[in-house]
Amino acid sequence: MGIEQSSFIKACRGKNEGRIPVWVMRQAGRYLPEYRAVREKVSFLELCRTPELIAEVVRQPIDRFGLDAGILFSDILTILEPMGAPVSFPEGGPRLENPIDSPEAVKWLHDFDIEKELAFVPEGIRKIKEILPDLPLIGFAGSPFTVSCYLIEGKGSKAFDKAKRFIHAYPKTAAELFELVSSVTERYLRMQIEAGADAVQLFESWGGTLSRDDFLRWSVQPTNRIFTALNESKVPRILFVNNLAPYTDLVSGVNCEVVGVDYRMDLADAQRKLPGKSVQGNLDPAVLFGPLELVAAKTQMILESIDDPNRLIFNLGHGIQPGAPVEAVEMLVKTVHEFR
Ligand code: 1CP
Repeated sequence: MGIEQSSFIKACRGKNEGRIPVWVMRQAGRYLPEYRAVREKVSFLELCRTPELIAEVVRQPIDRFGLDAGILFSDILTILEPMGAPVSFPEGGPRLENPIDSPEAVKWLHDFDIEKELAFVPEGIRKIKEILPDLPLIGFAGSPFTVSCYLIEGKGSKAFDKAKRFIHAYPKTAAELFELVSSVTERYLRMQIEAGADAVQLFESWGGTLSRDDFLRWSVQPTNRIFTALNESKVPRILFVNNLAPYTDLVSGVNCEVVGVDYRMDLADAQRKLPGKSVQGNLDPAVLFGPLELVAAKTQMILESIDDPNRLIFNLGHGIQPGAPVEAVEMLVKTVHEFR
């Protein structure tokens, strides 16, 4: 069976009449004992730079759960080091050596030769394709706003206030910064598609913290530009937006096939408000910590609520958390696969 005939790609195109596909955001990672075993031996960055290990950790959740798509193992911040902003990944999450704290600091960032500096990414994709030739593979990147949040804040944050202040204090410099990040991201995703990615997802993890007019300017416009530049590639484009609900109408105009919906919004409502698009989501990742019957019941409730299951990809409403029980993921996948 070719990739085009897979339930995942058909669902991306709104034409899936078979079993509902399911994958889990951040499905390779710390909640899996086999991932932790690999990380005992190598650092996160070494893992990201070793094609054989990339393929191994991409395969782990597929083998264990029978998921319908794989996602490249990398990070949304991998593009920063060659851009001039070194990042490390200690226990508590990403840390930038020199956060962008002034308009002058943006001048230190620069464009770079993606094919050369990030060659381990297409090599990783080709390795994944060697061992999992029939599995749809999702490539990904962060949205320009989300990547800029880490560039400016220097680490994770609840509200990314520094990044929000920066775009208002220095709109012209911020525009230049977004131009650079967007241009890199567009070419980075194209490289992933050329290496074999069957779909691409942009993670708009933090744009949902913006006001409506700023969301249009700093999230919708740059993501739309990146996706539009990928028109010719023909692969499905997925935009995940954390805190989508207030902005569904704005996102419905983005040039993409699928919208990833966070757990706060009613998924059926999102589907109704996104005509012509497929939806992906949206079980609250915290539910996985409840009893297995609750996981099954909440999953079933979402499945039954959907008007058009032909344009549904089941997922969590944000990334799976470290400590999530693997039995809960098994229950989630079983419930989705038995639905029809
Ligand atoms: O092993 C470790 O200790 C490192 C933990 C880790 C992992 C496994 C990080 C650091 N990144 C990753 C991989 C990763 N990151 C993947 C591929 C794995 C998969 O999905 O199978 C993906 C898609 C990401 C995406 C990512 N990284 C996002 C967007 C998704 C989201 O959750 O909204 C973000 C915001 C990041 C930044 C980042 N990198 C790492 C961490 C712990 C974080 C989040 C920090 C924060 O909460 O602010």
